Amino acid sequence: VNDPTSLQAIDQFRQLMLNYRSAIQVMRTKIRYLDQEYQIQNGHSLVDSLQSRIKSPESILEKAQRKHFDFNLATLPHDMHDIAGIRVIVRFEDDIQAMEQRLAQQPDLKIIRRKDYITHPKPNGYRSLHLILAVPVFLAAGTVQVKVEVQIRTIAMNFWASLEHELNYKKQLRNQAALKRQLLEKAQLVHELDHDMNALKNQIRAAGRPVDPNAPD
Ligand code: 0O2
Repeated sequence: VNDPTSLQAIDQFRQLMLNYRSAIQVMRTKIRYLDQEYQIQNGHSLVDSLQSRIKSPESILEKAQRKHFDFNLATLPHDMHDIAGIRVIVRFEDDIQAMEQRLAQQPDLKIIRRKDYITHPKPNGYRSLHLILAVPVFLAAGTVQVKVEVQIRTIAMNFWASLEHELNYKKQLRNQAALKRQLLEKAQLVHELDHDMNALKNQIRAAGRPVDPNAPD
């Protein structure tokens, strides 16, 4: 405990986590604001709900082992992109693109990486859009760019992913292969539901628009 190098490391870790927490606050405020702006313009909201988390130290260590890199405080922000994570849950597939567009237009944000698991679902059926953003955090000593992973997905995709995450989390399960197969089947159902609900939403909104008297029958 009295080893000054380890005390220094603890302070360094605390500062790093503070940067991630601040970046999450910046992003939560930004997304809430973008949603309210969208509501004023469109009469309905874009965001159904927002979740955020900082990866726990245990989970950081576990992931470092899983991804086969040495845990090093100095290189951690470079090696791991999802220490700060925000999940934006929307209702319809179209809303995912609308949210991405709005984030891309923010002059202070930079999209460093984009993983489209919607166009290219994972073999287990996982679908979601992942963006790694560089978010500026203003400290007394200057500005740092902090990485935040933003996952954008529909309610249905989130419903599926939350159960699939449980399956992955519990390593030793009986009938694991059969359970994985069933989840993959349900991923297909979720995909069809998302597609149909998106189409239905477009029909409902078109039907609600005032009739143009000059439009041909
Ligand atoms: P947790 O417990 O959610 O924090 P990379 O080295 O960057 O290419 P990485 O970091 O796995 O690989 O990136 P990716 O694919 O963007 O995954 C990051 C996070 O997305 C995961 O974090 C999960 O939250 C989520 N995710 C990715 N794939 C799946 C999946 O198949 N099922 C579910 N349910 N979630 C997934 P963690 O650290 O793995 O987990």
